Amino acid sequence: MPSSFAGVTLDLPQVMGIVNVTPDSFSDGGRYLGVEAAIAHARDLVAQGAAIIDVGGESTRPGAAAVSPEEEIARTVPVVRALAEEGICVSIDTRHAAVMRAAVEAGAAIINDISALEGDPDSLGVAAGSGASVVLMHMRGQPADMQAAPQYRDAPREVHDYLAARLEACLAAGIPEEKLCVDPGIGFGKTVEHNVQLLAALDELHSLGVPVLLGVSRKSFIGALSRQEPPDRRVGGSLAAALAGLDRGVKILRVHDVAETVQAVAVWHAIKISQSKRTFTS
Ligand code: 7PJ
Repeated sequence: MPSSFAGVTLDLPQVMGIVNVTPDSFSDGGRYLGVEAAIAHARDLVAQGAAIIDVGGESTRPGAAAVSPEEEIARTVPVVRALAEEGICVSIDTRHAAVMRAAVEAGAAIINDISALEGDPDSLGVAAGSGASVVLMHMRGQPADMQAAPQYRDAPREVHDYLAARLEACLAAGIPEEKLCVDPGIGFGKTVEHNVQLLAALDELHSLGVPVLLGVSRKSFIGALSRQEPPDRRVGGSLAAALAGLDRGVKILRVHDVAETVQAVAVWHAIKISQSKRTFTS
């Protein structure tokens, strides 16, 4: 298993901070409108301990207005360029090959695609030619309809097998294994029960041989399992799910609440290190 991804060490779990450059992002409520605000927010997340900043310009919330790739580029590329120039490891969250190309040219080190490079026929080739690292995420259906009635025989098994096939496609296209990472896609075409099953079985993804990234931050399954809290009041559940992920070998956490998550990771990691040093004698 590689001990780094896109130049970021994975000797301990790392936090990827979410920066949405969209007017309708469900969690940020449009607070970080505009390029300057997004850059300022990203700098803040880095100061809080984020190792990677994930920049997105398209909301994938069901019912969100469609954004053209041109609009996505106009929103994200200035943010990517400014952050990359400051030496920040930047990820571009997109399903569009044109956006991937423009973002990597502007300095993005990682392509984070919720469609695992299947959403656009040019994505696999652009990603391979770009030299960037890639996050392959599992999604069942498309954002507009994915929550209709998702069905699985065995969700963890099917997600594993899909990601294995996408890894094969990437390797065949010439992307080196050390540039690949997988993500079960919590909330993307899954019921609450499927999400919980996937979280419980995250360790099964390690046989794929690449780092696992997990995105649970403020997602709706948390409210569904608890008291229907709105997104900005789901930090407790987000941390609980993140820590369950760390216990199952997750290496990167994609989150909104960076300071809280960095603190949780530090405490979890200290316990883990102590455990590895201890030998119990009776
Ligand atoms: C994810 C993502 C995720 C990866 C979004 C949200 C919805 N990329 N992009 N994994 N989620 N890799 O943040 O709630 O879970 S957008």
